[in-house]
Amino acid sequence: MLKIVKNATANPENQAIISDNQSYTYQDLLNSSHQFASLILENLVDLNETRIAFMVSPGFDYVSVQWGIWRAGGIAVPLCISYPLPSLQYVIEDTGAEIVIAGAEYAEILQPLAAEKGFRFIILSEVDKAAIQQKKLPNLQSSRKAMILYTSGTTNLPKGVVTTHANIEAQVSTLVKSWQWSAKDHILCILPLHHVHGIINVISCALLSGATVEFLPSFSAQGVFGVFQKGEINVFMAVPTIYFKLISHWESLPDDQQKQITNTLSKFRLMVSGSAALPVSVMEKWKTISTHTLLERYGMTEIGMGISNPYDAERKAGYIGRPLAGVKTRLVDENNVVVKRGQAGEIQIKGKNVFLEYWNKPEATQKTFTIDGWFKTGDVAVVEKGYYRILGRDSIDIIKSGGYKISALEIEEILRTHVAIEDCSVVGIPNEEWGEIVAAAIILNDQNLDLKVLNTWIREKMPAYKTPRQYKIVEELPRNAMGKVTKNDLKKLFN
Ligand code: MLC
Ligand code: AMP
Repeated sequence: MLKIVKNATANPENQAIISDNQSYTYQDLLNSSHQFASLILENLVDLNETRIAFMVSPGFDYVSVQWGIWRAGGIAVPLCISYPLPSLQYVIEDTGAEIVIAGAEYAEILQPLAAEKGFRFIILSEVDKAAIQQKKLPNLQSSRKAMILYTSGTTNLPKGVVTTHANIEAQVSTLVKSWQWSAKDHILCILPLHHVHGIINVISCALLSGATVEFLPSFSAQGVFGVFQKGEINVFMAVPTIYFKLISHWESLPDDQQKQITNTLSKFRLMVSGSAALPVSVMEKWKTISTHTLLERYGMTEIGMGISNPYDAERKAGYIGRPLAGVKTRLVDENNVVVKRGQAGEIQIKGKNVFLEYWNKPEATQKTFTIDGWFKTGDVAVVEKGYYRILGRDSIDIIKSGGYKISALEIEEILRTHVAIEDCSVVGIPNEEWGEIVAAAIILNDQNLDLKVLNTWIREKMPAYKTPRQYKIVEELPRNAMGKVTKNDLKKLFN
């Protein structure tokens, strides 16, 4: 039996989830996920790694569906709930999903695709639960594939990262131990649930520990502080942009409300930041507001978390910390030779936490591992007094904005399909709130282009978080002798 399910059976009466003002126990979760597993199994005894895509809002139903897919032997493919149709279609087609599950609010966007593709389409609100016959569930080896999450990289289209149950268990167990999770914990989840930060660090760690996860359907600083003020949450995890937004909101409040919030936050057990570099200024301001030194950690879709500041020793501002238990790390130079102490190099990772493969992309998988099996992260770091410090990425084409990884090449490809655009180049430019924002330089052909219209056009094609926030119309793009766009020069055009 999967460890997370087994642990749930040990804590049946504990409160597992609070969503939509309702409270659910672990027994509720076991019952509901068993029922859902029975529904998708139909006449089969095991889904045998069938891909099942699901577009469900964060909350009890999301977890029931995720566990149901796992318990039936399927591979869970969570869809981003803010994706426009082309991005949804890409994931569904790329994974070859045979079943697609939709929360009622997403039925309309997926319906045309269901009609065209003919996959089994299940709308949660239309399921007749009473008619489902509870089935015996398969016994799963932990080497089985469990999940595919999409991540952008240095290729123009996102790749599906396949993790096994053993990978997920390793990723979750090391965090539960290192950050001292217990059944007494109560965490607020405001992160999207198509990425590891929300799925692994927040919900899976909590549920493996017998703790409670409370969901807010979407992020707002006021909403987050509102839930905090109830006095039950004691663990919080977010990307730096969210801390930035919470700080701005707190600063806008009157004195007495600020004090109340500080008083509430000071009682938390743990507050974590990650997915992007935490600016020292944000860490310091948050400390004055909350009394907490944020625990910064480093991770990636392919590895879960790899490096973390310690729970009960010094947390250093500007550093991502030390390798987590069970995770092997090394720094190498461009020839893949381990660097001398104190020198910078690419972070490479080995361990049970490391993913299995990119879905249907054997070449990309092979390229991302060294011949001796180390995963190449593409992040460059240095170790100082035992603590890792990130210096940057080895590809300028990877942008991190609001904690999301974005490929400059993917946006360029889409922009180039616009009739009025002759050529373009996309870069990330530093921004205090978002980490980086996406900026596009475009060369127009002889047509007039209204940037507002362009913006609406691109938002129909890709998620809002990937779309350019600044445009510059240029006569030509800076290029080197080989004709390649020099993006560092391009960055200087934006401020
Ligand atoms: C949105 N906006 C942006 C933007 N995204 N502006 C600049 N850059 C961006 N990236 C603008 C919108 O256009 C809108 O403005 C306004 O911000 C509010 O938009 P929204 O979509 O409602 O944003 P909000 O809900 O506030 O979202 C911000 C956020 C979200 C920080 C909560 O981006 C988020 O949840 N990020 C977390 C992503 C994450 O989980 N990453 C982990 C990946 S895993 P207007 O003017 O149009 O109203 C990983 C591994 C690891 O990285 O280590 O964890
Ligand atoms: P993703 O592919 O979305 O999982 O993003 C992983 C990337 O996020 C890593 O390769 C890093 O570049 C970045 N990242 C995660 N945590 C941190 C951190 N604490 N500091 C700097 N970058 C980070």
